[in-house]
Amino acid sequence: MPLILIHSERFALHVTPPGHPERPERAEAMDVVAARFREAGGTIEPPSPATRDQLARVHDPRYIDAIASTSGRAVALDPDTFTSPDSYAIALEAAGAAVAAVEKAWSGSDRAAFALVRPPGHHAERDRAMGFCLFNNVAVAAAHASTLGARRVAIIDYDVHHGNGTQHIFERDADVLYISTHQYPYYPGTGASDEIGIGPGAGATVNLPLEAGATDDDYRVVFERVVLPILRQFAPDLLLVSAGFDAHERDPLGGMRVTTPAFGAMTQALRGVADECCRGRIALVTEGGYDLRALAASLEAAIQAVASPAGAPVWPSSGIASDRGERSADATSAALSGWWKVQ
Ligand code: SP5
Ligand code: ZN
Repeated sequence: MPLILIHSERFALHVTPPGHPERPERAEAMDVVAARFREAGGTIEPPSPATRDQLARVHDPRYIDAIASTSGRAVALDPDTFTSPDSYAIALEAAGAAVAAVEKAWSGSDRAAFALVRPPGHHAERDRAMGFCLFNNVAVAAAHASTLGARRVAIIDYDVHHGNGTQHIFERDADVLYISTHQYPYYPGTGASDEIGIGPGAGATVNLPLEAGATDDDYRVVFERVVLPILRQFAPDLLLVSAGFDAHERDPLGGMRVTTPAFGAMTQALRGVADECCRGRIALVTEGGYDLRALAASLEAAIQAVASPAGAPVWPSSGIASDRGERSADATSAALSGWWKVQ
């Protein structure tokens, strides 16, 4: 299998309050998926903690100190985001796992790596915890890739929520393309189609807001009309994926209707672009996904899509007209017509 997993059973040591959706059991669901991967002959490596320098590429040093000072304590960082005594150490390992995935994708013989982590990262801003996220794992990964010699890095984020932190960290950077599909209007409120990047980064932020109820067909439409064409034109040296599974039809937080096989199809399509553009270099990092069965099954579908021989994605069909997808693709195409050839 040309895929390596980065995983640690320590991720369950980040403990959230009773009833919180981002609960330690999510790590146990990931443990089960990792155990199956190992039994099938797959390779799994444990992460090292991210270093202060690696974090400081995307986070304010004072913010890193503030999170470090929660070590040994349970603290509310925002209305949704909590620490427990080990959270700082575990958040360092989550960011370190994203770094390790990039190292493997960039210079390993495998060229594909998947970091199964919690806490998630994409809501974390340069200087603020948000939305269950402490450090922005995928942003740390993208910044690390640049130091390895990747000139252009693409991040595609299919979590049901907009990755406000990732967008803001890179919105002035033309060399880091951020593409997000997300429910809208919804938490965290950002991610309108006219948010396209700022200054020299204009055109390198691509938002595909989707109305609640979007199906597999809607996701197929925005992938085929916008995500994949822009990725091919950008031609990244490395593809990163913020792999959240909370757009799943069973997810208790998201309002979308995506099925397990569609997570396979989306991931297969992205892996195809990585094969075309960057010699298969792809690193995936988990984000949300709050129904444990849906999370485990979708994660497995995504892993299979990267681990299996290349092939065209097989999109399941809901049988429901894909108007939400067409409307999203229309708005985003219009906003980005000056930067990309999209229809
Ligand atoms: C990584 C990820 O999927 N994060 C999801 C965060 C969703 N947060 C929903 C918050 C809803 C509004 N909270 C207001 C505070 C009241 N407790
Ligand atoms: Zn989410």
